[in-house]
Amino acid sequence: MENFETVEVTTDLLILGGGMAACGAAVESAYWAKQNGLKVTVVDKAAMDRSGAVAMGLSAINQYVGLSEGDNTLEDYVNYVRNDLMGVAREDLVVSIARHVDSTVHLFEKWGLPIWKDAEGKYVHEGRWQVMINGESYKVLVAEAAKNALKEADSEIFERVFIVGPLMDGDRVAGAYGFSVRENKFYVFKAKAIMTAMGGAVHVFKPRSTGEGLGRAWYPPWNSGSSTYFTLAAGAELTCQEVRFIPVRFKDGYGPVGAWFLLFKSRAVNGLGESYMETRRPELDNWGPYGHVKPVPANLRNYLMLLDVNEGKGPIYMKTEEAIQKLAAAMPDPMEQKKKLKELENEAWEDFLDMTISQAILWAATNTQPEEKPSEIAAAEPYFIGSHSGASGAWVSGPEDLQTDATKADYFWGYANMATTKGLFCAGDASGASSHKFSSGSFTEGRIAAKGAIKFIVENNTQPNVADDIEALKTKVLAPLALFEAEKAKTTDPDINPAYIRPKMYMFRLQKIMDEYAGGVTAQFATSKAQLEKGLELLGVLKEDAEKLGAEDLHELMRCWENQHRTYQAEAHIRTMLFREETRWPGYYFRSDTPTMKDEWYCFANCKMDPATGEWTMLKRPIHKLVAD
Ligand code: SFD
Ligand code: AMP
Repeated sequence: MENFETVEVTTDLLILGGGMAACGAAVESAYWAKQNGLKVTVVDKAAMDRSGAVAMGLSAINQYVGLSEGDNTLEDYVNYVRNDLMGVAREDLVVSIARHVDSTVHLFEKWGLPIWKDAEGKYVHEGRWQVMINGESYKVLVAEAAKNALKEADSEIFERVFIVGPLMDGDRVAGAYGFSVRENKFYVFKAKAIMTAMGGAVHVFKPRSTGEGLGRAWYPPWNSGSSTYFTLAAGAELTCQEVRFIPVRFKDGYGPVGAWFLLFKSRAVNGLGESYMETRRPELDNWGPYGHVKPVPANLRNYLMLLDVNEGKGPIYMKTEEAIQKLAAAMPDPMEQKKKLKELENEAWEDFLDMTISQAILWAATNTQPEEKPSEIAAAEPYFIGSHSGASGAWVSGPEDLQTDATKADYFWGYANMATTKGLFCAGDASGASSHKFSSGSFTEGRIAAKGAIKFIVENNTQPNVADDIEALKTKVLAPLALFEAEKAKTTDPDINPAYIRPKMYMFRLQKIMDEYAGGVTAQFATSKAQLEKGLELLGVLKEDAEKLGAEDLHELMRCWENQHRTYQAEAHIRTMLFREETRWPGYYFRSDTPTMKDEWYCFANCKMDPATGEWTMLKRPIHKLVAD
């Protein structure tokens, strides 16, 4: 303790995270902060150049509406998102992002991101909403723009500082505390408004990759539920915590499927060569209007596949060789066909090399030539990512101009993207019910939230008092280091000790509970009231043991707090699945005791936790449509 310096930083706007949403917030807030003489501070647990989900790069920008090209309307996008989420979407938030996202993509291009173009100079689309990029350095480029913008304003960036939780002044957020993962420093940030953009969560559920593959997941292992914990601990309401995301991915390397399904028009078949999207089509009749929309919602696509898997009809194969040969064969002469084949092979490898390098390594390691043999695909373990085809995140205010008389009381409380806690703003994976924003939409939402936050600061321009006991927080945060040091001599094996639990062991316990009781891979994504209640009981015991987490060094200290954050994400998830007494997203999870979709659950399921008592409240919130079907 005495070796740890306390560093205090006072600022106006505090941006937590350095990913896509945070970079958008940095670019936007730098502009407004400069005009208003305000200071902006960014804190990232990692190095912004390669932090967050886009660390390895991406091969497509998944949200581009094409408004100025006249390709689509905002109404089209709302319909797409609403249908994909089985009716559950905050349409004001979806429009708020969609109307600005194209300008973000144009900025990325201006900053140097190579977007594929056709012979006429138009963007090459992967599907209706996605554009192809050479995106290995996507994040480096976006971070550079954010840093350049911040240089123009009064700003500071702290990298490798892990944020643990919020500081409060009554019902207003007043700052954040955390620690350096490289130096013996405990940080106290005091701010007038906070933008939370610390991503979603992975490794809450047991991953398919175990043993030598542990750590490999689709979602980046360093996003560990910090946004969820931070917003809950600040007393804010969360939404859609049951709407996990289960991506279908190339098996074991988690390579993306979008380019195969949309760009290469590939089919997926079971071990008998049957296409589940055809043979299982009648099942779609059971899921209301959403069974008959185009495209079939992501969770229903998963579900049709899982029905085959559960009947022992796997493995499931992506017919890469068939798709490539078919596209090449469509060329007019043999020379063109040969050229096309080479081009497609290159694109197939680049798709992985741009964003999931390990899948390309796995292809190489298993002698897989995509033009010659198919590859297995599988449903991954569940993740929490409000920006993709899941929806979990904070319940935030929409923009005023998009409200109607019907929506205003439910969806608007003063500042765009402010959570229900005063001064706390959320974007990207941290904000919920506005799915399908992806990298471009998350950056855009960061811009919107930051502009809202600056407006809040200008209109509430006082430095809140920090009511928390800083010394007590410091002791709590560093306790795992002290415990390990005091008790380590009790056993010869540092992993096994009666006095402490190491973070990895703790994580395994959390993952086992979630996997078996909350509908993970082992449970074939099925659960029930009885299972969830048992899971909650075991989670309660695990939470007691969290006080006994031990850390050998700063890195492990970070692991301890990551797992604390994951635990709250897990609890929010179980409680919300328990609350929603229906099955609305089969293919994401199936409640075997309430196996159908019900009209009375056409609503948002929200939750909040009293930070003082730890007591949870569950709430239903209405869905208002802004756009006709
Ligand atoms: O196709 C703390 N995504 C894709 N989006 C696209 O547009 N195109 C694609 O091709 C995409 N593909 C994809 C995608 C995601 C992943 C994981 C893969 C592939 C493998 C989605 C986007 O990546 C996603 O929508 C955005 O990145 C979301 O932005 P944001 O800002 O909400 O999250 P982030 O970028 O992960 O950043 C999080 C930041 O928080 C930091 N952090 N900092 C301080 N203290 C703590 N306690 C913290 N905890 C976390 C992180 O370091 C990071 O800076 S496709 O396959 O879907
Ligand atoms: P993915 O690689 O699965 O993340 O997909 C990239 C984008 O394509 C996302 O916008 C997905 O929602 C979309 N997508 C993926 N597969 C399909 C499919 N079979 N039909 C329609 N859209 C898809």
